[in-house]
Amino acid sequence: MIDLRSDTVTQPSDMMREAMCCAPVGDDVYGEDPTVNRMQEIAAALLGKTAALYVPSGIMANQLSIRAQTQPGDEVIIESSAHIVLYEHGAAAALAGAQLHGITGDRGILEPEQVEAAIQPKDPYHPRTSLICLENTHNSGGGSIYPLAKIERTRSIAQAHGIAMHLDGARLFNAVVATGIPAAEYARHFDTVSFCLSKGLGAPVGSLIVTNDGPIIEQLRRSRRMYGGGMRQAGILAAAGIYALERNIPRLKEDHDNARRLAELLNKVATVSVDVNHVETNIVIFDVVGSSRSASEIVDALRKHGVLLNAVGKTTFRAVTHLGVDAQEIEQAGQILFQVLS
Ligand code: TLP
Repeated sequence: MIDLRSDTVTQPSDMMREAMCCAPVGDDVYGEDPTVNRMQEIAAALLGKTAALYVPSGIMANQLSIRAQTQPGDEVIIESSAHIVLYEHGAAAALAGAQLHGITGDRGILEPEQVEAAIQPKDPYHPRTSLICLENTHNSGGGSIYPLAKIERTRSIAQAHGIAMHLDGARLFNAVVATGIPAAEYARHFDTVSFCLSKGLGAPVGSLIVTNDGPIIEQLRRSRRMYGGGMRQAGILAAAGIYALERNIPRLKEDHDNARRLAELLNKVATVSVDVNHVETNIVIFDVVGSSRSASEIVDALRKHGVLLNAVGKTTFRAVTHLGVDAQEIEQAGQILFQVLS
């Protein structure tokens, strides 16, 4: 099977597993796991912050960050197709009591002026806007990279209004590798940044939230435990995270090259509509036009021929490249897609 459903399907390599089995561990709820502590230090340094917190998933990282920077009834400005809006089961409302104020962007990217226009007036009638969340790279936007200049302008608007900023950087390192902009340069403009170890970086479990020492990290730690995310000898998992951070970042370029090649191959299929130039990182979103088959019938037909991918709409599909699929398998996937979709 050539599995292009997501970069979450990556398997830990033999060397990563070796690093895991000999990791020194301790009880992380007491702050005593040396491997978790080391990973948090590495992550904070890499993103130019002073503190980091290891959590079990990307959703928990986002939700703790929202919880720490809002009060019940507050508004969070966010792009309407963000992961936090579409795929987190309404957690911001359910767990933090926050109201998401969605604005439609261009492939997930908001103009700073759109954000500014969405800030609620400070009067007795409106909810308080207390947080702006951006996503980089943007999943539903097709792995689009948030331009740094737009982040900078959004940050100055937020600062002028006393509003905090969170980055869902589940795939931040894809943006870093594609642009050459250091992670810390992106992170500088946010109060909290989350990123995933268990996507393209290839670790089996976990995400990190980075921020600066102070009340937010204290709140994040307390809420992590409240949400059931305090782990004990988590160093076994953190060892994989350290391995991923030290070894697996530069190789993301291969995933980007493979995604672009896949888009070029898809572009040769008459029934497929895809914009090759929109493939900036490891996600390819494409449409199958004029087919009599439903999206799920197409997914099933591809599965029978050895390719797994997800439908993300009635005629729209997503293919994600990652370390489990090499350039040769991309060529094979291209042939199968041509056969099944033609
Ligand atoms: N994304 C998953 C699915 O949930 C859609 C995927 O296959 O792409 N932020 C972003 C931008 C994400 O893409 C994801 C996962 C998360 C957060 C959540 O991460 P996990 O699954 O670790 O909670």
